[in-house]
Amino acid sequence: RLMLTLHVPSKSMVVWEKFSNQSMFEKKLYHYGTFPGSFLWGVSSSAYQIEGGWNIDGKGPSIWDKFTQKPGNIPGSANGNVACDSYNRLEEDLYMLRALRVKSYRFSLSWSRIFPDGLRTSLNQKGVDYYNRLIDNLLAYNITPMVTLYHWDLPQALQNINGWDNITIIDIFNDFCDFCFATFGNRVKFWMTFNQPHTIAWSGYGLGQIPPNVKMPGDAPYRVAHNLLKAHAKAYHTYDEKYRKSQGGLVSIALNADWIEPTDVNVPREVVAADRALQFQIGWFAHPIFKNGDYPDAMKWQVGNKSELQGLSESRLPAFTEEEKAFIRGTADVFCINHYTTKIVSHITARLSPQSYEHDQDLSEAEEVDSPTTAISKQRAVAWGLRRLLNWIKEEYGDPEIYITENGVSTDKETTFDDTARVFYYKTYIDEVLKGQISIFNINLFFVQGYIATSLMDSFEWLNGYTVGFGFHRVDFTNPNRPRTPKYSAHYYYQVIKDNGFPLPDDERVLYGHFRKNFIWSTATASYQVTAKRHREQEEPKSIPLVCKHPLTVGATEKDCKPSGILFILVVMHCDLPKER
Ligand code: GBH
Repeated sequence: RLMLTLHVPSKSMVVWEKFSNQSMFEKKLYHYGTFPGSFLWGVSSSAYQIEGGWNIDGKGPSIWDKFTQKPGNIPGSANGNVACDSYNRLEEDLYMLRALRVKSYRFSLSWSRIFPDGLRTSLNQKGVDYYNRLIDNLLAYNITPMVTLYHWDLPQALQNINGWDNITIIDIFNDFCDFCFATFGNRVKFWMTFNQPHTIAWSGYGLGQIPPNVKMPGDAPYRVAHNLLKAHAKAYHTYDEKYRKSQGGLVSIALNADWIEPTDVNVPREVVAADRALQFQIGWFAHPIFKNGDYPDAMKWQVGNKSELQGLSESRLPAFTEEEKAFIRGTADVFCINHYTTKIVSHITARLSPQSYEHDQDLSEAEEVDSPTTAISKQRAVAWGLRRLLNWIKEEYGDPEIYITENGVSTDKETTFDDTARVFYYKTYIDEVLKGQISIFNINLFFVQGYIATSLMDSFEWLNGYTVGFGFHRVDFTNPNRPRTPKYSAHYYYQVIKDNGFPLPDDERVLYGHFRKNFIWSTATASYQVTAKRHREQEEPKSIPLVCKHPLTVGATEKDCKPSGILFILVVMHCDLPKER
C-alpha cells in the first residue's frame, strides 16, 4: 500500500486498492434496489447511423458519406445512404421511444444537413425543420432531448480545408453550435459538443481507420485533440455568455473509456501503468476540462521524454498557454461517459520508432479472458469494470455528476429476437451502476444521474456496417420500409425503467415461519454411493434397481428404515445400471 502511494500519482489508485482483490463472490454479487426517482433513463442514436436521406432536401455530404461510397471500405460495401431511414420515418422512431417509456433520447445533429457546406451561409431550412419536428414531438411525449452536436460526420467541405487539423475550424464549429443553441436551445437543455473526441483524434487521425483516414499516429492525434479541446471550450463559453441565463441548460462532452485493470495489482509499476492507460484515454480530455486546463502529467512526461529521445526539439504533445488553460478549465457542467468494455494492461518499454501515440504509452493491452465475448472482437462483457470506472472518475475528477451516455452490446445480425446476451449485459451492467448509488461493504458512492442505453435500434455500426446490431429493436435492412421489431431486450429494458431498477423479487425475500405439521423431513443418497464394492459384487441384481426404498442402509428391511413418524422419500436411480444392460 505504501509503495502504491509513492508511485501512483493519481488519487484514484484507491479504486484498485479497494476493488482489485474482490473475491469472485463479491464481484458477481447481485444487488437489488432502485434508483432515485429523478433517474434519467434513455436510449441513444446518432445522425449518420440512422437518418439516411444522405443527399435529399439539400443535405450536403459528410466525410462518412464520402468514405462509405467507396466500395469495399465497409463490409458488404455498406453505407448510411438509407440506414434506418429515420429522416423519413420520424413517426416510427417516436413510437419506439414511447413504447419503451424512456425519459430521454440522445441523438445527434447532422451538421451538413443544417449547414450543407459547414458554414452558416449555406443554411438549409429543411434540415432545421426535421430537428424541430423531432424535438417538438419528444417534448410532447415528455421525453427529454439530449443532443450531441458532433458525432463524427464532419461536412466534407470542411475536410477539404483539413478538418480538425486546421485551427480555423474552432470558430467554424462555434458558429454551428451558436446557431443550434439559438435555434433549438429554447427546448433542448442537455448539450454534448463532441461524441468521443478520443475516437476522432486516434481512429480518425492516428490509426486512420475512420474518416478522414489520416494515418499520422505520432503527431496528428495530439494536434487534433488540442483543437477539439479548444473548440469544445469555445462552444461552452458561447453557451455561457449568450444562452445559459435565458435557456438554463447544461453543456458537456461525451468521453469514452474502457476500464483498465492492471495485470498484477500487487506490483506498483503495473498499477502505475493502468493509471497511465486511463490518463491517455479519458484523461487526455477530462484532465484539461475537469481539472486544471492542462494534460495529465503522465502524458506530458511520456510524450515529452519520447520526443526528446527521438531527437525532436519539442514535445509532440502541444502545450497550452496559461490563458488557454484558464479558457478550457471547468468547461463541462456534468460528466458524460460512454463505456463498453474492460481491458488488462501491463507495462512495457515500447519502441521509439515509428512515433506513435500508442507507443508513447509504454503499455501492452490484453482482453479480460474470464468474461464473455460479444459479436465484436475485443469487446468482452465485463460488468464489474463499469463500477470501477465510475469510482475512478469520482476520485480523479472530484465527484462530478455523471451521466452514462452510451453503454450497450452487439449481437450478430442473425439475432433478431432472442437477444439474451443483451439482456444479461444490461442486467449486470446497470446493476453495477446501482451498486454505486447505495453504500454496501462501505465502498464509496458515486453520483450517476442518468443511463443511456446504446442503442434504440440496429443501425449503421461504422466500420462494422450492418453485420452487428446494438439495438433494442431489430431493423430489417433488406426491406425498403425498414420495419422495426422489438427484441426481447426491449421488453426487458421497459421493465427496468418501469421498476426504476431492480426491486427485490418476492422469491428472493427472506422468509420466517414454520412448515405445516406433517411436513416430511428426510435426507437422500444413492445406492451406488453407499454400497460397499464387495456387497455389490455378491448381489448381482436380477432386475434394474430403478427404485431403492432404503437409501441409507443396504440390506435393511422396510421396517428398519422407517423409524416412527418418518417416511423415506423414494430415490430414483439412473446411474448404477448393471454393465450388461
Ligand atoms: C461507440 O463507440 C460509438 O460512439 C457509437 O456511435 C456506436 O454505436 C457504438 O460505438 C457501437 O459501435 O473501429 O475505428 O470505429 C464505442 C467506443 C471507440 C469502440 C473506437 C471502437 C474502435 C475505433 N469505440 N473503437 S473504430
